[in-house]
Amino acid sequence: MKKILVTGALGQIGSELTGRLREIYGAENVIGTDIRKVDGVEDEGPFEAVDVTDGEQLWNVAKKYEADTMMHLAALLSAKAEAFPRIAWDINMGGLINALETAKELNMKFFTPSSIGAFGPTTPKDGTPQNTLQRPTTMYGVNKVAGELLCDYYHHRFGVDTRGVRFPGLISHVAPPGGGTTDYAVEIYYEAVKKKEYTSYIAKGTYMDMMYMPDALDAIIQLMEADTERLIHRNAFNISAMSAEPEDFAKAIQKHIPEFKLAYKVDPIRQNIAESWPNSLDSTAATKEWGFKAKYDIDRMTADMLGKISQKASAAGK
Ligand code: VAH
Repeated sequence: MKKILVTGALGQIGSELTGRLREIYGAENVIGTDIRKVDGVEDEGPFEAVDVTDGEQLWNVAKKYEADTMMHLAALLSAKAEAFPRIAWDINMGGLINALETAKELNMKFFTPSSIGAFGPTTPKDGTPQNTLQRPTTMYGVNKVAGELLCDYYHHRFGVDTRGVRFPGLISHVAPPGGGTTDYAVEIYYEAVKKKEYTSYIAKGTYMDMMYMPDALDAIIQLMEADTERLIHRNAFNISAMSAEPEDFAKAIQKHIPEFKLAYKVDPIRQNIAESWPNSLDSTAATKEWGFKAKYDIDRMTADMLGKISQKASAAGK
């Protein structure tokens, strides 16, 4: 990977991935793109406003910078996609096929994430296998399953070097998530620092796979640098660092903030989405084929999240 184009570079993953890639490959070799420019975004390196549903725009930017790799992250997440399913189809599928077409025509290596959202209520819930039944009941899940198949198709039909992982809920202290079902696992840390309490919209006992963002970034780079000959599953590797429910986060937080209180006000829409997803994934294929191994468990993540958020709060004089 010498010249990398990132779509969705202002999003929860994209904002951190772009920075990490610039540290490794050089700022001038990583082009961030998103639907609009924001002030100061060009301070760290090249940035272009690109609407991924406009294939010509995307192609022109990739050609302009002679990018050899595409990290396609622009998408609507599960809860927002459920609220606006038609728009989600246009962005998540229209954007993806435009990105794949650009990668095909410009011979680019390609990464796009799938998600635990690619599974549904009939998928085995515990130790969800790499290869199993995928009948999701959300528009986001339909997009993710179709996306996995589309990336496989562009690989075996056109030889595009497509790669991907099924991300669990991602937790970060840098860019807030937007419109996800697992966002509670980020909000709880901010509220713990600010108010020492949090009201969860996901019910007690609802397990979902989760991962700290540093592990997610490591996984993307490790997969993209892996020997292509070793990749059997190529796209949509199950990866996870922990299976956790709201009470697990509360217990981990209370080791630092003993007075922290967790309450519940369940949002039926996001609860319904969460209940359709697995409780825990089997990540052995990723470990076997490209050495995936998460470094952060819930306690190590919690210590880092609370520390970084507290630092930001005191720097902002809050
Ligand atoms: C969401 N954070 O909640 C995303 C992710 C596994 C969940 O895909 O939609």
